[in-house]
Amino acid sequence: MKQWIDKLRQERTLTPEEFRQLLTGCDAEILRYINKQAQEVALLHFGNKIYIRGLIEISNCCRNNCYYCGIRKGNPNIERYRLSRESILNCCKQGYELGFRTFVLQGGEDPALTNDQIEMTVARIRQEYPDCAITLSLGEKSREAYERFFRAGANRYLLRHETYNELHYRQLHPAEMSGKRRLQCLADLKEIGYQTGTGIMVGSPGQTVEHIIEDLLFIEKLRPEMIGIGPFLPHHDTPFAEYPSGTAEQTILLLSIFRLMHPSALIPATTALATLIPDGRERGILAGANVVMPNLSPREERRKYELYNDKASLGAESAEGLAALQKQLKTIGYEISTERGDFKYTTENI
Ligand code: MET
Repeated sequence: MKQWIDKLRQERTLTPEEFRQLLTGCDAEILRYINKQAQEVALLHFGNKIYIRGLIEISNCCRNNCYYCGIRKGNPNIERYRLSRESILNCCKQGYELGFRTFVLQGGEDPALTNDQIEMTVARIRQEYPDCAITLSLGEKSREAYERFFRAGANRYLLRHETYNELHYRQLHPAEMSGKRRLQCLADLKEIGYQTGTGIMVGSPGQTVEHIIEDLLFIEKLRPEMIGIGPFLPHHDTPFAEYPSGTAEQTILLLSIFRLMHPSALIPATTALATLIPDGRERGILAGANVVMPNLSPREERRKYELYNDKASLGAESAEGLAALQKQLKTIGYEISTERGDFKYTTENI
């Protein structure tokens, strides 16, 4: 098994069969080995610095009904909210003072939030914070909308494809949603010039090793600048309420595989991993992650943006908990970087 890991580090890819062996035959010792290799690669690229992104959850209203998601349209048991532009700008102000130089605006696909409004909000942030990166994570939009947001000053876009396999996509989403459309959005974002992020849930209902191999090969082809990998976690008010969570082991195995395949990619230690196990953030970093995304949303709204059960948003997962985060990182030999942390294009990775 170790020979596949050494080959992966050297050549940055494996055959589907070798991936299958790695994904099915990884015991605790092999996991430690690949985590170590991936951590080394991350250290070579980023040193012991961890980039921080302030996550602003701008709306929990959504027209979609994804079976796994707590803010799906079909959940009548949550209080819906939408932040005003002033409130979003206020989050940015607080974030800026704390040292954040990237703001991530994430939300459901809120029909009441028009493209004009989003464009205007981006333009205002761009005007007030010329030295900051603006990341959007607002789901599927038209190419034209993506272009407008980009021209208004957005730099990055996060849109996890969740699963590449069409049949599996249908198991996670209602019939009116389309995996193809999501992939088209990713192609559009890349072409427009966004630093583009994609990724998957690990251990989602119906996911097989074959599906994961398809995801690895798709991401290899797309060459996204950012890769988000978190465990599936159930939410009590969804059709998937009774399904088991993905495991931390499989999540950090995949995190390490992605780091070895994409040495310069920006890869977060996700909030979902930190929610699943108490030392999730540290384990993610020690497996090759180099980004964390503390919550910068207004305190009153955080509990309403519950994508899955017990989603962490306080302590080291929060913007106001940066000191706690810094302390945690120090215990594993890392520290926060207050740089923007853009993807660095080279002849190797373009
Ligand atoms: N709705 C967006 C998406 O599907 C943002 C993340 S889900 C809360 O990508």
